[in-house]
Amino acid sequence: MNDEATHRVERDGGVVTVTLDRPDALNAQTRASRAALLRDLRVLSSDDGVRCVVLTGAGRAFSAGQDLREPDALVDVDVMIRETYIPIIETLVDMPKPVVAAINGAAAGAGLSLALACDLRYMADGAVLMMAFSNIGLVPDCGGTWLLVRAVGHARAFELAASGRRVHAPEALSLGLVQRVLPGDELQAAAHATAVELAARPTQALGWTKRLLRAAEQSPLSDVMELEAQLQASAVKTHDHAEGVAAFLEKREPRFEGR
Ligand code: T3D
Repeated sequence: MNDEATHRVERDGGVVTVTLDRPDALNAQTRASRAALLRDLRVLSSDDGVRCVVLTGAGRAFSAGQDLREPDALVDVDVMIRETYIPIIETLVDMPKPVVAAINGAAAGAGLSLALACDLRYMADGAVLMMAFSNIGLVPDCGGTWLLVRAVGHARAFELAASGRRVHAPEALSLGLVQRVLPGDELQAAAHATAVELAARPTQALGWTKRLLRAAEQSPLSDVMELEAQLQASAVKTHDHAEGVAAFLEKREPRFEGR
């Protein structure tokens, strides 16, 4: 799936783990690595057999963001952001199935944006999060502002962006930036176990739930309730709704198929 070998894609039933794999560069992103990642994320998004995705990093970092050693990284930076970073973030946010970030190490700059675009974040106790942009005189990009302000509110988002400081795991947990902190050697198993549980849930309904929650962050109540009604009209027609009701009435566990 990945000619450039800058990430790995591994499948275990309905769970797919995508591992950013430039460990010597702290999984920093290049144009080529982003193009490959985008291509594979789009494949996973449209594959109905994939029911949950885990995003993580190889080695000691999740991702250090833009590779600051990449030649010509700043040439036509707005075009580069539009063509690679933005569609990656949109593909993660819009993916019609859950995405779990397993933050194994530093997530900085655009690397933090990648993690924030996921639905759940599990973090190793030794990892750090960094809105690194201001440290090098840049503004946050790749949805960093939109995602962070929704996670922690304006004042905290501003403080984290303005300081560019390291946020360690206990603080990240207390801020709600991550949902669980685990010992480093337990992180991947915990993220995978959660992914397996999520993959056994009614995937279509979860995808529509993601869409509703994002709409709820930015639309008036009346608009969101109308969208809820429309998506519920689709949900009641699914196999998983029929199965869920049947399982409830028969007092057994449901066997959701994601359709
Ligand atoms: O610029 C554009 O194209 C616009 C788009 C911007 C999007 C962005 O993501 S901007 C933000 C870019 N990222 C950063 O500024 C993060 C810079 N890195 C760090 O702050 C720290 O390295 C980390 C917090 C990620 C990890 O810290 P630590 O103490 O564990 O490691 P270290 O010693 O700082 O780094 C280890 C090596 O990785 C070091 O190289 P060396 O000295 O061993 O040869 C360091 O230079 C290198 N490295 C770290 N981050 C990057 C990097 N090399 C290239 N690009 C990086 N982003």
